[in-house]
Amino acid sequence: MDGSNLPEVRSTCAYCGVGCGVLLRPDGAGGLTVRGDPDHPANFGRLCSKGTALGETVGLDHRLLAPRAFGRDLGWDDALQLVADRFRETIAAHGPDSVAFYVSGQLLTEDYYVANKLMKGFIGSANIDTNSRLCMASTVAGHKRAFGTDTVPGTYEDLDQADLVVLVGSNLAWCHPVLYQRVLAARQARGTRIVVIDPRRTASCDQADLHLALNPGSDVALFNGLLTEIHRRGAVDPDFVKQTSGLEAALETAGNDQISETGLPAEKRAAFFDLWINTPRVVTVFSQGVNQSSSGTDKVNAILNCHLATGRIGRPGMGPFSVTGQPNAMGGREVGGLANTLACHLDIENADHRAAVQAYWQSPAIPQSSGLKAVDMFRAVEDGQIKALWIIHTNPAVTMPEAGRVTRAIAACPFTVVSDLTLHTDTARLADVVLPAAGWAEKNGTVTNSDRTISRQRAVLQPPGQARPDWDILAEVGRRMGWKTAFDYASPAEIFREYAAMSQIAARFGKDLDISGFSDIDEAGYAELEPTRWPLGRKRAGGRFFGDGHFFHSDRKARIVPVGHRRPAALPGQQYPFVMNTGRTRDQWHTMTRTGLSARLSAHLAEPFVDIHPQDAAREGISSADLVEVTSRIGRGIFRARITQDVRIGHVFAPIHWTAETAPSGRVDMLVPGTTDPISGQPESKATPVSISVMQAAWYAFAVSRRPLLTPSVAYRATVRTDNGYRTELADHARIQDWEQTAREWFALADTDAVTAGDPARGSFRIALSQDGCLQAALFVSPRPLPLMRDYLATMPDIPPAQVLTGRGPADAKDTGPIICACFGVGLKTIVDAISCGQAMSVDAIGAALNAGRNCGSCRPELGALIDRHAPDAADNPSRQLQGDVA
Ligand SMILES: Nc1nc2c(c(=O)[nH]1)N[C@H]1C(S)=C(S)[C@@H](COP(=O)(O)OP(=O)(O)OC[C@H]3O[C@@H](n4cnc5c(=O)[nH]c(N)nc54)[C@H](O)[C@@H]3O)O[C@H]1N2
Ligand SMILES: Nc1nc2c(c(=O)[nH]1)N[C@H]1C(S)=C(S)[C@@H](COP(=O)(O)OP(=O)(O)OC[C@H]3O[C@@H](n4cnc5c(=O)[nH]c(N)nc54)[C@H](O)[C@@H]3O)O[C@H]1N2
Ligand code: SF4
Ligand SMILES: [Mo]
Repeated sequence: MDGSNLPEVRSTCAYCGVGCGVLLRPDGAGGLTVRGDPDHPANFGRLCSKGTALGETVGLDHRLLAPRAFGRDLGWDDALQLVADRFRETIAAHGPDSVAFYVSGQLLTEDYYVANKLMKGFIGSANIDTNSRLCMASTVAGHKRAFGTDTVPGTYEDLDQADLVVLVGSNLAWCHPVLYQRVLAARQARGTRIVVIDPRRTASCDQADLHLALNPGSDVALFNGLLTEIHRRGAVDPDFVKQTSGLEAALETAGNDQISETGLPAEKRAAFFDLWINTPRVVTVFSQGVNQSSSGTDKVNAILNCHLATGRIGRPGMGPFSVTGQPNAMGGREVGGLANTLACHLDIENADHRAAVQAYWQSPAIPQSSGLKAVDMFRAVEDGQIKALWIIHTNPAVTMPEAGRVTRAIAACPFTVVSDLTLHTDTARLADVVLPAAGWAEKNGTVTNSDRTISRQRAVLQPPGQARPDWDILAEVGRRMGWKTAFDYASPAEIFREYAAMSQIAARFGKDLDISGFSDIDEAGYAELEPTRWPLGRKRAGGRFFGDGHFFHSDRKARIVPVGHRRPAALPGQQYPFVMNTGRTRDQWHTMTRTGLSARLSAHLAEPFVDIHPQDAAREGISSADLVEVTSRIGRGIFRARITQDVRIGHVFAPIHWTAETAPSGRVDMLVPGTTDPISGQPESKATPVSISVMQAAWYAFAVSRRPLLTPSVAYRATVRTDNGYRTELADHARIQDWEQTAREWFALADTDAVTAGDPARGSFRIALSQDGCLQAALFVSPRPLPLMRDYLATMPDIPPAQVLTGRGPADAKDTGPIICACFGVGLKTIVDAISCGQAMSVDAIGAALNAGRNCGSCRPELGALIDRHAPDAADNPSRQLQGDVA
């Protein structure tokens, strides 16, 4: 079939909470082309590097095609019966709280609704929690404290209409790239100023007017300083504060804070206060630098307080704005996917709410109090309280804090089920039963993005093998557990309709979450559903909240919550002198199970790294490209050192993306303890005290191969995809005697032709293995980190075996360096060459010369930074290392 004749289908991107609309065209051979939907209100046609590469992640090689139980394939009938029976037996023997679901902000609303209904209404436990606990829980708690409801007041248009955008603990340029592009467009159009509040210099700082590199965890002190200043300068809005309570107490608490805790120079603080107070149209965007903290909820309220005191909320171009991480973080909150909420923003602790929900579901049970939050849930698995666990659409063995402990707990749990696309995840490997889920392009449903817009995700490909949508698997287990009618869904539209109608109850209780306008939606209406921002009820539709001074506490007023600064739970000291911050890189999504399938996304930053300041590096004897051991109180890891002034003295930063599949010693959550915010239960993922030392390796190696290496058990290994296979970095403490034999084993190439070079006695060895003249694999070993043209070598098998041993291309071959522009595959070195010779002195000029930055724009901040560093007249700063230029 010729795919070009197939119509484009409107859907939503699989990744972040921006919720960009995409147009998908199946190619008829299992693949897809993807472009931005010009009519979607989130992106108006734009996509970032990850969205653009979606088509490269729908291949089938890694997919799980049939249910597996205890290491064998099983039919669905047996697998579902096994899951239903084991859960039913466990509940019968030990009660409903002996089982748990751990789910995900990446589930569709319909999947989430069914999971929540099954656990809370039918099993009768509140032990369902989600990775949103690691992500948005502090915002949920902060919103509820201030507004009486978990509602984002503003809309994306506010970012277009603001005169000042403050990014607090948000690397918007990399994590919400299309929103960042909207902010930059506003900057061009109306001169919008940008302030970044982040201990670390990020890509989001490149266009910023001001960067406040505050001490980790000191955001409350900073925003309390702002609140005090707002009051001192008479900027409180007297009419609006009548709709609030608590200002006096909050001012008093704020007055007790020491602004010096922020570590910011007075002029910088003053510049920020001036800008904020003098700019009515201010949007304060916040994300994980705020949420993932032992004072996360207080940080959220400290920000909301300033907006409430000035009445800058829910009006065009102004308001606090929590940007959500996962594509359906919002939908999950709406259907009550957290252990401490009921569906439709109703409260588990409220007897009337419980009764109404139970009546609506006609369910046998409803929990009387909150269930276990993520960290406590896995501890309850560890101590045997939870005996059957179902993990859906998330990879907690990698992404939970105290990941080593979580891994052991899952492995020891008497019965664990995992629903995933693939068996190749650290969590799926631990499960008794793995169920094959249909993936993003294969299933129908809805997601809600950061500004409350509900969009359709539409199936355009057949699920491979026996894979089934998550809602379908959950409903079938519900039926087999004995609740035939309650889970008798034939389509996601039916589930959506039930959920929409349920929101009438919420509206009756005076809740703002009302999508009852969809209560009668039929299959055709659902099929055609246009992106729609909630609320969509009888009383109101779309738009902003709270500008009218109407809040959702019983007195209809907002709370200005008194909050005081607290330092992070653990502080650096003699044994662990550095603070380790963790976060995301531009082109990878979480545990890389999907983005890692794309060679061009994997070429941006191809190894687990740790950023360290030049002075710290000098003191610890660390050179650029060294491997370093990073140790915390609970674990250790090995990372490639990048020496950079982007982090402050005493701070290091490492990405979250690496797993036992890709880089076993590069998993940051092995080091992060399970300390949580006392209100939200969200872990402190961004402030772990650590020590650092150079890894004394006996050898370092680099490999390119067509097939994955048979994992040698070595101290350090990091593998990513290339266009033709894999590239792997390795290092270990133990010497290896017979390198040729070892190489043949690792590559599983026993009888192939070998060309070798080097002096194994001195620890240096190179080997190329080929079959019929065609290169299959090559290995380069050295006693020191290896300088090689890695990106050129990754173009194997186009390289002649003899050439490959030189580790570099022929004189005319160009090593383009790590990919900076993922859309057009333009490498670092190509760009730096164009800048250094004066050919391209602006981001647009680089675009004109090389095309880089001309499609999705995700790399434009890095292009700007490269110009700053490499323009012929730029001050030479040898300590600023090239991105990823590791050896
Ligand atoms: N490329 C990419 N994009 C993504 C994702 C991805 O995996 N890859 N994941 C999505 C998800 S689920 C989420 S939740 C979002 C996260 O989006 P972001 O929150 O923007 O991303 P992070 O890198 O986790 O952290 C943001 C910043 O917080 C800073 N920070 C650390 N401690 C503090 C502090 O005490 N105060 C302040 N003010 N800042 C601090 C860090 O230095 C970091 O730059 O991204 C979403 N988008
Ligand atoms: N130290 C530290 N830790 C962190 C963070 C941090 O900043 N620092 N961030 C935290 C945050 S904000 C988040 S959101 C989490 C994210 O962490 P996770 O949710 O654990 O990471 P993902 O890789 O997104 O896991 C999603 C899994 O679902 C599978 N999958 C994909 N599509 C489907 C589907 O349609 N159905 C099913 N059933 N499975 C599917 C994927 O293959 C993958 O295994 O990490 C958290 N952990
Ligand atoms: S910004 Fe990028 S990752 Fe996020 S929804 Fe849009 S295209 Fe997808
Ligand atoms: Mo997240």
